[in-house]
Amino acid sequence: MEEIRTLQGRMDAAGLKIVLVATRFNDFMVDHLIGGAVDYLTRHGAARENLTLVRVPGAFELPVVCKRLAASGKYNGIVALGAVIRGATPHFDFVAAEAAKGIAHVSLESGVPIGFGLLTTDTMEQAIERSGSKGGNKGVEAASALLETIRVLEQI
Ligand code: INI
Repeated sequence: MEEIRTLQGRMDAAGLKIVLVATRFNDFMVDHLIGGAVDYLTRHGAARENLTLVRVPGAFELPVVCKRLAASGKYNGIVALGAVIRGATPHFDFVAAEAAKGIAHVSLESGVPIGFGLLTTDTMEQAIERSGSKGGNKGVEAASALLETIRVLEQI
């Protein structure tokens, strides 16, 4: 393929201030998402003192808290973490859709990148699989996507 000028993010978190927003709901899985995200960011150069964790009740509360954090101007990026499990809630579709839409809206309106680490699964087992066992760790994925996005935005 012909070489063209390509912008891409360096996977280097040195000097970045990042806030993780995580639900208390389903904390059994969410604590593993937090662990994965913190581990990923520190292994890629983030200083522990530049990482902040904010706990919120449930996924529905993620957007409003992300909005305030984005407006504070204190952070280069946000990682939103949670788990909405269909089997456990009759209002799964509302909680999951509003959380996802809200987070996307906040990121676009504020210009602050947000890593989307909200598990939406049919069963508890699937949520466990995606929070650090055979299905990987959505917290790691969200932290990695955030880091790459912060660094590519710096170049544009
Ligand atoms: N919040 C979650 O983060 N995950 C869920 O699976 C869930 N269920 O099952 O309902 C959930 N509900 C709580 C919701 O996010 C709000 O906290 C609540 O409705 C109060 O506003």
